Amino acid sequence: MKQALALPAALLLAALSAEAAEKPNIILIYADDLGYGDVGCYGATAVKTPHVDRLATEGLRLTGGYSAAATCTPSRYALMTGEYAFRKKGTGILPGDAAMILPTGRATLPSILRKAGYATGIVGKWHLGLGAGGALIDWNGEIKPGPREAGFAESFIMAATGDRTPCVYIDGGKIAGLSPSDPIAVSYGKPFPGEPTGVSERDRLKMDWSHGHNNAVVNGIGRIGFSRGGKSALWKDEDMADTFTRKGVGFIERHREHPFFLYFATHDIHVPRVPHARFVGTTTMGPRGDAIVQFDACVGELLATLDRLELAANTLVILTSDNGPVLDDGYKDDAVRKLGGHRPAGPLRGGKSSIWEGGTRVPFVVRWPARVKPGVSDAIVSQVDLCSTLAALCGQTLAPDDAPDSINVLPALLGDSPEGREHVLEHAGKVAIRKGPWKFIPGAEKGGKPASTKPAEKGGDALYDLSKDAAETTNLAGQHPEVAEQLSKELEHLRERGRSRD
Ligand code: NG6
Ligand code: CA
Repeated sequence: MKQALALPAALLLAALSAEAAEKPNIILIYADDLGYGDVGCYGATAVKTPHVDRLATEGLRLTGGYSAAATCTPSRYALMTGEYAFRKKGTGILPGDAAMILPTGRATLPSILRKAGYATGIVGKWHLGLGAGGALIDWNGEIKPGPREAGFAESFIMAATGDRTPCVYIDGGKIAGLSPSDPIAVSYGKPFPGEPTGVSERDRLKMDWSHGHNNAVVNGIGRIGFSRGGKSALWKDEDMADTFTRKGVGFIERHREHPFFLYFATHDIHVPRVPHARFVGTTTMGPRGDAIVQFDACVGELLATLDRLELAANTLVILTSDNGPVLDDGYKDDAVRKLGGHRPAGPLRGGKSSIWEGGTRVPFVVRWPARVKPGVSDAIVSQVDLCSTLAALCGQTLAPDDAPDSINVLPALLGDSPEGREHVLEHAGKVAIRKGPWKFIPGAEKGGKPASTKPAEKGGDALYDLSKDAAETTNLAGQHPEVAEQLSKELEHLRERGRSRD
């Protein structure tokens, strides 16, 4: 170090940034159901998120960052494969015993980085299916294919969601803490005779359900799907965030000497929202607000680890969410009653499952102190772009059929360019297109079949000018038929072409 200090400062800086620019560590913090307006740096005041805000202050905060879909599985499918999920059947919200839906043998985000020499690991929510599905999953033996076959050298996951069985952690393909004398069984068909359910136990539940979530009872909470046995392996919801954080920190510590990619996919702030006791009551919003504080604390732990290991400068941290916000998602946890003035989607309309901006426009923050200049950017980027973008960052070339919808938006993510992608598709049952300020939602799906009108406007096409009308209140399709027509054609073209990139 003494010698280095003797170098002229400019030379030293150049040497450092050249090295830094080569292969940063990458941490992708992927929240669940965290809305555009749920964190301080995007306008929340009723909940404090100092750690997320710190990331934004020290990095680039994007106002046009999108998840590829408005629910979890299709979003994650697109994130991992660089392909919009609407192109592939069977990518809707999966049950906990679904077969793995990621293609093995094709590039995935982790396989791209692994090829580039990265130590790859996933901690947290998977929700992309495991093994051959159903009765073919060997829950008491080795569970594969899964994240490891998709390119993660290390994995510590939950199979699907916090509200779906099996309620266990899977560590490197095996259920953690399972005792051979008490094997686990999982069913998404028939209940197990004699096992308590959310109906039979309703009066004794820790948190009542409002719809669904009344099959198996685990940790006093009703779930979707049945399970029996495996008692020693069942998670405690209250400890989940700490468990994942400990695993994430351990991964960083183990790989501190090498470039690493950590996909840290939290359960927060998905239902059931059961934060640890130390977060209960930290907001006036009940469990949903407290879960945001817990999420922020996990972010804080990861950032503190980078600081402690002196890895912060050369670690690219990307923080985003798999889809927009939801209040009542099946449990009576007071999310609606205690909302107060908080706006989970900020100024945007809609939320989780919806085709409106609130469904897919999410917090999107990028920090890399050695390379990214702090600021705010309106560039449009989608999570489907991370395959191409991170490939470009590490000098990897994609095969023509890999990641077909993934555009290299590296200049936008690094803050070098105010331009991201030209257009982005938003998927919530139907598919909408945003191009520049314009957002077009088709009223009818391909082939003239009437589209599901649930999340969108009833009848006819919808066109909004997001630069003046972020909340999508005024349908301009009648006023600007030529714009609507043009976007409709582009959307159709992108669907038919089967890919977005050249
Ligand atoms: C829905 C669940 C909801 C949530 C969602 C998946 C009911 C009534 N609703 O089917 O609670 O689990 O699926 O969320 O069961 S996601 O973020 O993983 O897509
Ligand atoms: Ca989600």
